[in-house]
Amino acid sequence: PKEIFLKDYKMPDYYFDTVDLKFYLEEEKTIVSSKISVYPRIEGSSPPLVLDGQDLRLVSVKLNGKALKEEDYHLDVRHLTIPSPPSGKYDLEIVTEIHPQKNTSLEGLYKSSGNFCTQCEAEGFRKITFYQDRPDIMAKYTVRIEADKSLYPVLLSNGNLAEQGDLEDGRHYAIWEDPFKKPCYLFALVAGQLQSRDDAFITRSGRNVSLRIWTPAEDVPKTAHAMYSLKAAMKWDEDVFGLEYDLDLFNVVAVPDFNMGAMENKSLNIFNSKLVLASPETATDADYAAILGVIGHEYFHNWTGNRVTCRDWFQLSLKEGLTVFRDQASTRIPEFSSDMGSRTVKRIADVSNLRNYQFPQDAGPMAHPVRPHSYIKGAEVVRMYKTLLGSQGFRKGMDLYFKRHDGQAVTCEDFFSAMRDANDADFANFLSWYSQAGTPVVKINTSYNSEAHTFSLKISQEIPPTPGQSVKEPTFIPVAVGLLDSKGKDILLSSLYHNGTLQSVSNSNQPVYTTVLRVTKKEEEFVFTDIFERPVPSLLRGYSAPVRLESDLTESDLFFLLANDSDEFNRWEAGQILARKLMLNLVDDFQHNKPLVLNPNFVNGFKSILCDLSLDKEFVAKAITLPGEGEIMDMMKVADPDAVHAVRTFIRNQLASELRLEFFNTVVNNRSTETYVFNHPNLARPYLGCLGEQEFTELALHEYKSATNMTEQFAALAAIAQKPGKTRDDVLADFYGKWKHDFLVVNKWFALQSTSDIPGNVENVRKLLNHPAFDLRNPNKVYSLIGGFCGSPVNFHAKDGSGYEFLGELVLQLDKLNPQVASRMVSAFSRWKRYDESRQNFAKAQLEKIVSSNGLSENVFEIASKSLA
Ligand code: DPP
Ligand code: ZN
Repeated sequence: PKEIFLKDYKMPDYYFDTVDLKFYLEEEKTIVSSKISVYPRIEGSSPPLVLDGQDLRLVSVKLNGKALKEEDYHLDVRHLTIPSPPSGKYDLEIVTEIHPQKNTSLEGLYKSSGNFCTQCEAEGFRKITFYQDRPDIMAKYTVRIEADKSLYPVLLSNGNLAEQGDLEDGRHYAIWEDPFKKPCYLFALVAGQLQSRDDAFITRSGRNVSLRIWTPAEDVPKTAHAMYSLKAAMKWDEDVFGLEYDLDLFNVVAVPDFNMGAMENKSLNIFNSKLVLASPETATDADYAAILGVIGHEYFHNWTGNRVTCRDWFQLSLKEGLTVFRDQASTRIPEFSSDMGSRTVKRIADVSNLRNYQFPQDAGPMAHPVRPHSYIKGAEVVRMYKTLLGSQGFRKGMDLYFKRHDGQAVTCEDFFSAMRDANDADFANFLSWYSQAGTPVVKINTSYNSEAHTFSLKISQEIPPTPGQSVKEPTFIPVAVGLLDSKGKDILLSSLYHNGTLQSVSNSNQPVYTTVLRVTKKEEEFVFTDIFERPVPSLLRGYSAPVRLESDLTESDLFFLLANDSDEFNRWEAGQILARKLMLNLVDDFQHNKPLVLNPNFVNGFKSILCDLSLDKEFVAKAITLPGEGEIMDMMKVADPDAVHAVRTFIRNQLASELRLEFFNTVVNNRSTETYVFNHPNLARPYLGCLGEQEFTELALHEYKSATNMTEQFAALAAIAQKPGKTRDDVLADFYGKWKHDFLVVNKWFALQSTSDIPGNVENVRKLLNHPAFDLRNPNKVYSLIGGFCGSPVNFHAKDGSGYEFLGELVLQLDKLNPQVASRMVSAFSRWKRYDESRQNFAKAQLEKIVSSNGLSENVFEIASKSLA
């Protein structure tokens, strides 16, 4: 298949006005009848009409009610073409036959646990009927669903229920009408045995919206948190952006088999069950937080994605970057979480996510710009608009964006223009964020002039080459900066020299302690004036741009920031920079067979955070978490998983034993109170597992047995599971016995074992493939067991190649069932060139075996072949 580029975008020759779909759902097959009203974009023109279709059996085609003869159309494996359609407007009626029961790809119409459901983004609609399957085709849909009433009592689609009734032979039907035009990727259908939790939300203009969350009957009690999250999201969008829901009904359906997290289909969101169902006994804090975020995310798409959609899939970040930004912002507000400190904690979590998933990709063969499909970096780009414009300016830009583009399919440039025009802003070379791949490296060198009382920042930027883009232009990087005096207090900023001109730092009467430097060139200098002592700079506050920062801050500067910075994010960051340096130095020692010794300053820094009762507990939990092994490997010339793992384990064990009392007390003092509140911090439990002593095993066992919620129970289980042996085996077996009826909890049990770093774990994972609870057709189980295994540096990257061999086999098996899931798994190989020669050879052999195997899907081929290139 030929790669498609943004520059190849062509406007469609035809538009569709209305679409009438009829579904006849049966056990053997489903018949889909689709009546589309077609009109040419250019009046009077009649080029061939080309429709997309995949895995469809064409039953009939009619044009204005008359059956087309075989010579009047052309059918190939991917298209239905009508070479000479009439000019002007006409109706096209197409009947197809599909087999949802056999559809293991989980794209298009498929069955999950006995119920019918759909997933159409990005190109699943073409597996339902022949259509111009592209987001710039926006039409009004009417959907009639007909099915057996006892097997499928609930029939749902987008929009409003217009009619329903009983038919002969125990069948029934429902007709749904969506008054809003939409692209076909937002179409959805659900039919099955489901029950709903019902609630209502009254919008600020008085619309009474019925809210329904659908699941199998026994799970309805577990939807309370999802409903809370939905109502909170609806309120937030009104308060912050003035955006109201636009229909009288909003449905959410939870299904156990789903390729991704969730999908924002107009008024009928479909969710992976794990992002809807929660109870304190079965879900952890992390699950609660994920549900809050994703329910919000899909709801927010109603405006950013659905009312204003993407012109083509190269614009994906237009809706995803913006919507991720919105869900991040909404879950950072205090109402959602325990206290104020959690604003920073959420930012830390979002930035860690960016570093762990996006930056490695940016540096590998799969590097691509924000456009087309970088969600998390796209969100950072949206965040930079806000940093540059302020909340009010950003809101003005959003208002103009909706005013200009409601009901349209648009591009990232349209968003940029709305932000710029609403504020009359100068965004310099900001647009290059969308087109240049790779993570910019920003270097900052500072100097203090004690005579002139000036403090200078020399800033340079460089974006490393990525496949297909060897030369990069400088981009527009907002660098938020504050300066600390020797007491650790913020210095009042008055003015600075930039490009030889003196600028005032503020333009109002408010005192300014943080200013945003507009860095646009390869090299430039900013000089603060009226600085009366040598300051310690706090750079890139709040992580104001998604870059890698290298600065000349010394170790003592960093310890000073860790203790004093008013910017909490940078306090955490200072600790992380110190930890990264420490870990890299120890890795070097390990590789040279030198004994490992932990710097006592580091232990003391840790201790002071752990014992500082004034700190937010969640913040403490983040601050005592060492950078991940992946992050450290990323900073090495040749990634050495064994050395990094040994060092991280060494530091953890060392900290655990030197601070044993502190950790012990923290665990005991942080047991949750009677009633469960989510976001109760985990703190020190992970460290307990590092201690071999009996006393601590007993404490963990006690925690496990007496836990009243899954967060605590699972944390204790994880601590116990760190050490191979009988206790571990017994407790794992006990946990499975307790929870085998709950597939979401069983997935956690799979993940805990697959990610384990106990030696030779590949064998254990292979055994678990045959466990009765495992099923290769269920994406969540695959992600838990196989995806989890690939996330374990020591076992996946085992020296003998056994981890790679395992993944190679599994990718080929999965590809036959579900190419999307298989392609996600194969991407674990994509950075194989980062490792030593012997590992490279093992990984390469697996990739070569994969690309040369017969009948490989396009999804897997694309990733495997790009990885090899
Ligand atoms: N559009 C979907 C979402 O936003 C893709 N996973 O969740
Ligand atoms: Zn999304």
